[in-house]
Amino acid sequence: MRAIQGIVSLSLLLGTWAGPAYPPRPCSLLTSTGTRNPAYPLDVVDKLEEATMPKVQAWMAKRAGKTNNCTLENAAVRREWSGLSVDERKEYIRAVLCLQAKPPKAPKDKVPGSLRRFDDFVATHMTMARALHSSNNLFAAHRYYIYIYEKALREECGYTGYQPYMNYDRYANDPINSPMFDGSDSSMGGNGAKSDYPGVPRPFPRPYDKIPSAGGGGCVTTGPFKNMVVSLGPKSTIVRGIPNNPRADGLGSNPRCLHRDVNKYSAAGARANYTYSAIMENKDIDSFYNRYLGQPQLKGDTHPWGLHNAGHYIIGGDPGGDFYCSPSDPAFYFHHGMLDRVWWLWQMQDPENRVDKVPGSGAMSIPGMLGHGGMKMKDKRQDLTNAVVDLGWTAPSVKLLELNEMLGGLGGEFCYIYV
Ligand SMILES: *[C@@H]1O[C@H](CO)[C@@H](O)[C@H](O)[C@H]1NC(C)=O
Ligand SMILES: *[C@@H]1O[C@H](CO)[C@@H](O)[C@H](O)[C@H]1NC(C)=O
Ligand SMILES: [Cu+2]
Repeated sequence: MRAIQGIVSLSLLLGTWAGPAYPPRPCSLLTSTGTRNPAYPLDVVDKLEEATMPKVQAWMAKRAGKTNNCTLENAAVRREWSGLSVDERKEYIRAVLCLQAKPPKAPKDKVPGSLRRFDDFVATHMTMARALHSSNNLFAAHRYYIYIYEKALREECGYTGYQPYMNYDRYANDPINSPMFDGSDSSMGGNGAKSDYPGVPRPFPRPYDKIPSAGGGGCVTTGPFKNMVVSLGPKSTIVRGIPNNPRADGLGSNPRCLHRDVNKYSAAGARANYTYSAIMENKDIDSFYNRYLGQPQLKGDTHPWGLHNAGHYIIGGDPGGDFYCSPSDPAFYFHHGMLDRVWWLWQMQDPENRVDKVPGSGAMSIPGMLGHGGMKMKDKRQDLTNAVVDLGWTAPSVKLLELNEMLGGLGGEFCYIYV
């Protein structure tokens, strides 16, 4: 074990970056598939991740073969976008475009606006929004949600890699010119055109009570998603010039371009120091959950939105900044991937005591914010033994408590690691 750890850390530190080809089924941290792009120095959370690996290994060793066969050696590797070679990025993009071209499976009578398979996932997020975002579910249900999306990319569109994530900190200074959003054909699309997008004029704690527009908000005109058709919603976004959905529930067909405000102000609230302190300074699940949502505001915090909101509004506007339809921007999955990574890192600081914990304080109170939606969440600490996560027509219902373990959850179906 110690030898393995040595090799892992060394290759990560040296950043022996994969370069070209993607092996058909990358499974081992001991191969080049687990490396980072040396152009980006490790941030404090990357370093924490490396320092946490011995704990992960000890935890895995203890559980080896008991309930499933997931090991660090056969785990899938979800990498940071910049850690994929350009060809690998293009392979991912091709798979998303494929999902955006396949016919939907959601029932036409219930979701007339789901025009493509990709939209089925958006519709699931919209119709299950309440359940997906209750405090009991937010972490685990989104973990499952990303997993089934990744599965669809692989099984329905032949993608051979895994869902990448976006390490906000790498791009926080200049997200518009990052590999995520620079508009090149290996990016997730460019910024939206200049528009009168007003930013997020919500009642954030003063004096930083709004996330200002970063100058975009109009149609994305560069990169692989410039011709993308967004159909569902909007539902909670108020952006002038976006036609209302023909249905009150937002599930009607409302074809329009992908709008986006790639927002560096929002990104500043999701820098590595925020992530690091959220992980390290919150010992119990409810404190961690509240910090993740930016509550209560830290003294003197200039970007007090919490990781979840700050990450979401990096892709503000329609649909990325819409509580219900946010997954209609394909960058959504990168953001929630990062959040999943952060939850895992929090769990792994003390796996014995943290892996099975579920947030239950329900401190979702700021109205109108993403993940808050003006709803009063009232989950109390309760018996969750039989609680179920239902993702409608995108996946079978599963037990909530089976989703907590990233390396081995769902009877071993979950078996992946972030690098
Ligand atoms: C692990 O894999 C072995 C060999 O394929 C199999 O016999 C065993 O049932 C598996 N164990 C679990 C818990 O899935
Ligand atoms: C993170 O760093 C920024 C810039 O130095 C600072 O303004 C902010 O308060 C820090 N946040 C946390 C949570 O430490
Ligand atoms: Cu969300």
